[in-house]
Amino acid sequence: MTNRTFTMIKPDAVKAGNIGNILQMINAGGFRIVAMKYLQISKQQAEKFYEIHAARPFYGELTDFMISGPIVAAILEKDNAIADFRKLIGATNPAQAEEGTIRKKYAASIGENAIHGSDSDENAEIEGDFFFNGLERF
Ligand code: 3AN
Repeated sequence: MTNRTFTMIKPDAVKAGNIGNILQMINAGGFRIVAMKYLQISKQQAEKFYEIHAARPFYGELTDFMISGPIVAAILEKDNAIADFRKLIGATNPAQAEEGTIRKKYAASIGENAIHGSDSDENAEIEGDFFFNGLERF
């Protein structure tokens, strides 16, 4: 599983019409799409997905934001996927994101930051399993 990561194109980027631009950057970065879906999640699902952040002051804001519109969820594959994808998306705060990263181009703020990328192999597996069953992976 070390060559896979999980991503979501968040509601802000979907609303801004940037699904295509972001998928283009993901493809250009050398990632293969293993699974993908377009959906809107419930508050309960968002709270479960982000339960690791339950004690953080931004938990309510984060989960409200993540249910504010549809998202694109995907599992991606590439050698060194976790680290390379986090490099491609850039820093959590877009003000600190490097030139050429997805967040530098498409994110507005630390809360509404366009895209998610798993931070470890373990979380990539948990997060991918949250959204996709075995029949939905190619
Ligand atoms: P990353 O997504 O870069 O791994 P984390 O794990 O620190 O960042 O935070 C998870 C998500 O919580 C971020 N993607 C961001 O949307 C949100 N978040 C992080 N810090 C803040 C903050 N100070 N205010 C609002 N939302 C935040």
